[in-house]
Amino acid sequence: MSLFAASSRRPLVMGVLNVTPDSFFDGGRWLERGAAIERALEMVAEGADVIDVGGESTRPGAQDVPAEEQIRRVLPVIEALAGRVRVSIDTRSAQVAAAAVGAGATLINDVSASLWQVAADHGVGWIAMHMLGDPLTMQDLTMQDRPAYGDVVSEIATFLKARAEVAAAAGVDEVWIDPGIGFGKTVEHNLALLRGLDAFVKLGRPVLVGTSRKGFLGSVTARNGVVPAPEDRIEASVATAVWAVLRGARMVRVHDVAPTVHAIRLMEAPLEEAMA
Ligand code: HH2
Repeated sequence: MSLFAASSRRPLVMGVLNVTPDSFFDGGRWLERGAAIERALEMVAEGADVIDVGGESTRPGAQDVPAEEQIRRVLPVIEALAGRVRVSIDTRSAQVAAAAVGAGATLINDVSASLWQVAADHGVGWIAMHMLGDPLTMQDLTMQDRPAYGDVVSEIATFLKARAEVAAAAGVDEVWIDPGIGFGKTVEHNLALLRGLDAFVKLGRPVLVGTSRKGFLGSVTARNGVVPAPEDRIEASVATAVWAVLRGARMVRVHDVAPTVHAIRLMEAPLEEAMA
């Protein structure tokens, strides 16, 4: 019996490739086409199943990037990768999503959970992620604008269930759902979502989770008031990715493909034996 009880299939690993100057962790590293392609192929060699190409940072406080500029950044990279690995396009723009699909992307990673019609029109997959507000304001933790939910798990599950149903009715065959860790959530909200992943898995759609290097991991692992920088959050990233797949996530979105793949494989072997 597979350890990954919700599915007989191995969990997938999505490697992050931000072709941006300002992403919170890898911003500026892959702006040049050659470097981006090389990094993507490195992640494929490390075991990535999907490469998630983005031309706009959605970190807290980020400004919108015009569609033309996103397209200029991502298209040459997608064209070079398509056919060699599955490519997803990380965007909130219908124009960018359509251009990326034209260049060979087969999955739209949509942090706005609003682009299902583009996916339906082009016959590609769609990831619906939950975000409260928009990147510019979502993590405004002043008292009046603090992200607030009644029951964070059930509210977000209800939202994603409805979006997934609308997308399926519009003709999207492959619909993923993602609770949107860090997108308009406090540390406590993020932890509650990780604890409550089961509620998302139960909806019957494949679940994607992205914790990689995010701020809440810094808060949770802070010592003596010192919050580790994104560069120092690798163990926490791998640990939470493993947690997510054990709780039934079918894909994890990560910056560090090799250690994540290793951790998932290592954990699978002894536990499968114990369950045999
Ligand atoms: N997180 C980020 C971006 N896209 N997509 C999904 N589906 N789920 C996520 O959790 C998610 C996402 C933020 O991470 P990153 O791309 O590394 O940073 P930035 O937004 O600064 O480019």
